[in-house]
Amino acid sequence: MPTIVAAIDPVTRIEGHLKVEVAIDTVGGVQQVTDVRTIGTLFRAFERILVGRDPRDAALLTSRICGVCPTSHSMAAVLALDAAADISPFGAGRVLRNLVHGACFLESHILHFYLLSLPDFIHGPGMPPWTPGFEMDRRVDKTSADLLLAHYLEAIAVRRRCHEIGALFGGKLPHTPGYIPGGFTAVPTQPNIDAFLAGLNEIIAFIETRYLPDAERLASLYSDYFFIGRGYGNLLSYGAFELDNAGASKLFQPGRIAGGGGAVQPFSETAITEDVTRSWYSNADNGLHPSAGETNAQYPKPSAYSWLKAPRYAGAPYECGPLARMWMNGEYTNGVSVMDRIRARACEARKLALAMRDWVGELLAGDVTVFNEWPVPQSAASIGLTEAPRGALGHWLSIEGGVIARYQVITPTCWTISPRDGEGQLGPLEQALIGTPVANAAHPVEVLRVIHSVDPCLDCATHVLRADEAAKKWRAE
Ligand code: NFE
Repeated sequence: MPTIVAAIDPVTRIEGHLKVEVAIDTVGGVQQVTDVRTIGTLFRAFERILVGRDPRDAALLTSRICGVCPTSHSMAAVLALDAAADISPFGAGRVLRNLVHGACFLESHILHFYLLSLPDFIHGPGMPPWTPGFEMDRRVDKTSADLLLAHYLEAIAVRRRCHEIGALFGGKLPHTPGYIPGGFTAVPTQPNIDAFLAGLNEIIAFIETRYLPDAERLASLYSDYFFIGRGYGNLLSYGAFELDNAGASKLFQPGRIAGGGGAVQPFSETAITEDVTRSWYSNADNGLHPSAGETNAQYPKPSAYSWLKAPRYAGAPYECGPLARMWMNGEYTNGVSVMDRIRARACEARKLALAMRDWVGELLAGDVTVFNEWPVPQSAASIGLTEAPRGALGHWLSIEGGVIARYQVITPTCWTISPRDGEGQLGPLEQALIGTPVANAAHPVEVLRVIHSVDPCLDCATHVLRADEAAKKWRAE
């Protein structure tokens, strides 16, 4: 049988624009994916926007990279800025950063399960966003499907609740102005503390009575997906949610695992490089550490096929996200697959929400120790590493003459959805798709399930640049 080439373009129910091309062949009697290209179709230019700016703008501007993980970018930026001036946040400032960041995590995880991923498995009413869609195997009976749909609708309200509690301290969400170098802008009040706790308790109840059981129900109905979408099994986490002001202890542990098993190994950011061999960037900038990274577009470019660069750790592709984090914490080690990613994300939501309940209990009404003075350094080079809902997020900063001289961002989606590199190694999602069985090549829903399991966000990974004129404007001349 001849190879069937299918393109899903754009992949819907994600942030941003992703195209996935697959070759489908019959191997050993099973029709399956035999080749893949994941293609980020937008150019990223935030690094260029930041050059020449006051460093204090970094948290506000990088927040705009994405509406789903804005606090993650603000957090990475202020961690880099803290380090640039060798200043740690005060106790309450650290806790407030974590609470608002946590609220966005919970919002994103609930969004992923109910609104982005679930429609790959159950049929909804015959109306958008449920139609048009791929035909699929129906394994959920009508009673269960109706229940899941009811929870889908509840999830929309609970997502709003997550943003509401984050906005109590952040002022607004997304894109809070609360994150500043040295701490946070809000002073907790008793009404805000009480309202945060009340909202968080509602969210915890939803996670425990809806999200976790629904994820388990899906996993039991689609248990074959514990054997689909594995990929390399290379998992990476930078760690996040500082439990002390020096950042020595974290709720989510940093580390890495190679090949889907064995002991957690230490991680060092010095081993990170960005390969651009198959990306639309100048080969002169290939293989650089992000502290020396460049963002020089080259389009068209022979053999390149994505606007995403290909981050590598000691030359190897790594997947990041909730499964990687739960694995580093030793709290989910069942495997690496579509269903493991879905289950680990739900476990993580509960762990984080319960930790947030402890943290809000640490706040004292009227505590003004929320920030340290942060003098703008004339010259510095620093790094802000944290975790976004989708995984490891790093901002590399250098300041010269009191302004930003260089800025590089590596997002989780760049790690997981990266294209091939100069060694010919596939990106993590590309590798995870190889071997995916496809029942009906005209409706490759199995491919979509693997893609959605890693929760891609191409907004974070690539950004629109309009014509030459815009490139000049954004350089802060
Ligand atoms: Ni646009 Fe993001 C997260 C970041 S993904 S959602 O999570 O950083 O690359």
